[in-house]
Amino acid sequence: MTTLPSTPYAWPWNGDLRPQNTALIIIDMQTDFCGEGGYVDQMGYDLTLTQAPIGPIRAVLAAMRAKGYHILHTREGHRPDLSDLPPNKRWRSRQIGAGIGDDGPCGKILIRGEPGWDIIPELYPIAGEAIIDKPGKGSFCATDLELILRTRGIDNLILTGITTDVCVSTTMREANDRGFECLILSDCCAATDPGNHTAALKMVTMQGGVFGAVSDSATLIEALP
Ligand code: C5J
Repeated sequence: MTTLPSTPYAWPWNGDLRPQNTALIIIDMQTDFCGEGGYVDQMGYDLTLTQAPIGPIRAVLAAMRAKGYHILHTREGHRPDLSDLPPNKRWRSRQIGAGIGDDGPCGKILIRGEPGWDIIPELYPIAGEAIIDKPGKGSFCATDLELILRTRGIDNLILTGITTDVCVSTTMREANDRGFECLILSDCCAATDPGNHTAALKMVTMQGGVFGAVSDSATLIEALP
């Protein structure tokens, strides 16, 4: 029986925490979300917020790679022909001056294959780590993520990445509804608004852990079996 100190309960619920049944998911650590000239920068948000988790994620990634845990990465982005980009999503992004599919300093915004869309070098996947390309906010919608997790016998998900209130939160809710046991690491996530980050984490802890539990990178690295 192994658990990690977390809020509001010691995670995972059943104490079955092993490299074989547990995965780290790093969500959307792409230039478009944390790099100069990317989508978040074009929208005018403070990049230091979405860059803050890079260091803590690097530390967790190194620890979990060393211990043989499953590692998966996601990227939000659309096909170059925009056939998977809902017109309302494009319209809304244009309202804030960062039209998805439009030209930006890092290439076409949030388009697969463009420089801004790829994962930042500091956290780039290595051989054997699956990359899930997703057209939406949730990582399960229109992807093979669930098939990969089930095939590998993964029950426990440790969620990190950006942004806490959008893609990380949506993925955590999708995973929780599918029966996966979820942990979110507070310093390994960030939002474009600090209040939203705090609120998204608090929401997890309601109702005895309505979506799972919350911990942080130092606690995980110290206690990880
Ligand atoms: C957003 C994301 N915020 N990765 N995407 O549009 O959270």
